[in-house]
Amino acid sequence: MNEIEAFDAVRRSLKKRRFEHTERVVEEGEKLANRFNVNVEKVRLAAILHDYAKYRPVEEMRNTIINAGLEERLLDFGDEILHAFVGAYYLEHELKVADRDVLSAVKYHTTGRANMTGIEKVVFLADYIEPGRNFPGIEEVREIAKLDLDQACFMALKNTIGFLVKKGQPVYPETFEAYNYYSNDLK
Ligand code: DGI
Ligand code: FE
Ligand code: FE
Ligand code: FE
Repeated sequence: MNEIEAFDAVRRSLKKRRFEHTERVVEEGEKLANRFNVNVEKVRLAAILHDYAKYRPVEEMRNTIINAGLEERLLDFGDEILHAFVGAYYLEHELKVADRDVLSAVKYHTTGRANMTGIEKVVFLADYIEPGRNFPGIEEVREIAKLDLDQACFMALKNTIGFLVKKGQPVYPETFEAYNYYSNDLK
């Protein structure tokens, strides 16, 4: 899968607004990858593909989790996390993406996880801070992202968990594990 093929696939799968978000994640991801010495080609490909499943019907994604034998607890933490995990599965099986580094960056782009690879961190963060985003506290994350990749991921995780808790929504355990990991000297 090259970039042209990847862009074609997501142009067909995404609405215009989401495709434009994707283009900004690619740009932001490239900047972060250069800044923190992460593989730019892999980051760009993962960023192009990261929201591939965003508009799949929720019922289809839930069925895929069950039928493909993905972790069933994914069903218990809100529909927003499904497109990341199911997206990685669809990319592997529908588009025959074989690069594990790219697939894992897509898989963890929404929740994060403890001990992320550089590619995972960059895609996770680029999705959070791309210039079209406007979350409370985002400017501070953008500033730290100029200096410290782990600290910026920590702040994004902290803000996301705070947002979910305020709304009374469940938090996927790996998001907490990521938060704990990057809050400590575990890294
Ligand atoms: O797909 P995007 O909109 O570009 O961004 P995303 O994939 O980061 O999804 C963001 C949404 O996912 C947002 O509504 C918060 C939600 N989210 C992130 N982590 C968790 C989560 N939702 C739950 N329930 N649990 C999580 O750990
Ligand atoms: Fe997403
Ligand atoms: Fe995100
Ligand atoms: Fe996204």
